[in-house]
This record gives sequence, C-alpha cells and structure tokens, in this order.
Amino acid sequence: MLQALIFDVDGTLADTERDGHRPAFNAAFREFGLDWDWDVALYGELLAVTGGKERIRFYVDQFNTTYQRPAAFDELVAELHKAKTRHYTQMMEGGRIPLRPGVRRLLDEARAAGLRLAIATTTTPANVTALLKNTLGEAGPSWFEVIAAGDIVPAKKPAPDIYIWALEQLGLKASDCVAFEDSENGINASLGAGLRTVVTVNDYTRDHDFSGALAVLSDLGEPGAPFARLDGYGQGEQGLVDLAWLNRIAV
Ligand code: XBP
Ligand code: MG
Repeated sequence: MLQALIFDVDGTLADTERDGHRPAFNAAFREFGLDWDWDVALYGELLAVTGGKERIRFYVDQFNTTYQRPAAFDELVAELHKAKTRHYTQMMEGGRIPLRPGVRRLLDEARAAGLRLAIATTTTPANVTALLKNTLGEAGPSWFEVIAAGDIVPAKKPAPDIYIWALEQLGLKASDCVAFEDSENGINASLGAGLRTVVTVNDYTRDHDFSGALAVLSDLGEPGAPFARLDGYGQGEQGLVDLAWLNRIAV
C-alpha cells in the first residue's frame, strides 16, 4: 500500500509557467528598465533550466549575448528574482491560475484515506504557499506535511536532491511513495531518487522524454472527463487517477 504522494508544483498541480511565472519575469524586467521580453515560445526553451535565478542567467548566457552585464550582475539577478516573486505571488492572489483537472479530487481522497502528502519543487517557497492558499484555501499549505522547495537543496532538478530531501523529511523509502511530475527535468529528478512517477503532460512538456514513467497521462482525470494515457504500457486507456488506480499500477 502506498503511504505518501509527492507532487511537483509548476505544471503538475497547476499550469503556472506560461501565464504565471513568465509574465511575472517580464513584469520584473520592466520594473528594472530592461527591454527583455520572454514570449511563449522563448519561455518554452528557457524551461530547459529549472529555477528562476538560474533561468535568468541561462537567458543572458544563451539568448541575449550582446547584453553588457553590470559589475554587480549577481546582485541584479537576485533583485530581479525577488521582484519576480512579488509579481508572481500577487498574481496568484487574484486567483488567476486554477489547479489542474483531478488534482483537488485526488488530494481530497488521499487525505480522507490518511495518506501523507508532500511537495518537491524548484520554485520559491512563497510561490507554493500563494498557489496553495489561493486554490485550496488558507489551510492549503498545511495539507502537505513536507514542502521541499526552492534553494533548500543547492542542486535543482534534474538532480534528485529535492526528492531525496523530501523522502528524508517524511522518513519514508521511495518504494512507499509515488511522485507526480510534468516535465523531463522533473521525472529525471524523481526517478533519480528511486520514485515511481506518474506524469501529466502540458503544452510545454508534451514532447519530452518520459522514459521510465509509470504512466504518461493528459491529466489526472475527472468524472465525465477521463485522462487519456499517452505513451508506454496501457496506451489508449482512459480513466481517473485515484487511490485504487494508483495501488493497481504502482505494484
Ligand atoms: C519549476 C521551475 C521554476 C519556476 C520558477 O520546475 O522551473 O523555476 O519556473 O521558480 P519544476 P522560481 O516544476 O520542475 O520544479 O522563479 O521561484 O525559482
Ligand atoms: Mg514541473
């Protein structure tokens, strides 16, 4: 029997990247008088690197090579990222981004069954809190016994460190848990920690390599709107990710 479910946040609990993080980065750039603008397509390429500060550096290194870095570039990146977090959490307060299909349903079922819940994400802790409060209510963050987020481990996904840290905090073995991810960096991190992983894809990650996944699904499914299984064993299956399904598949 499974003992805990460990969730990625961005792209998995909610589609936060295109209409949440991306415009928050752009708002921070404008605030600092920079003419950088990350459109939807460019942002898809920038998602190759997880972590906001790391992503800004990646952009300057690879996509804006004529930019003259100021002497205090490290400080600028840190300030930009702080402003970006402020814009992002404000956006979440507007209730702008809902949970993905089936997420609330599965969380409710898991809680009712006494399963333990955790989060493993590269995003900043304040972003996680803002999303959970604005989708699940004020008590939302407390539903998760462990929230492993941001710089708590230095090596971000695809390194397995954030999942290893979450498992240590839970005091569980990887074999007691299932992870939920949406991206190649994410599944490389969860598989690296030995976790069986269910993937729900989104527009940015549909074509990623999910080798090793337990299942690759359109979403978790809702009654009347089942998931479609996209790849690998069981392709063509439709259904709902619930505890019965998870216990059947994660044997
Ligand atoms: C999420 C991310 C994060 C967010 C931004 O990756 O890549 O970097 O885009 O977060 P994953 P911060 O879902 O694989 O954890 O700006 O707060 O760093
Ligand atoms: Mg993700």
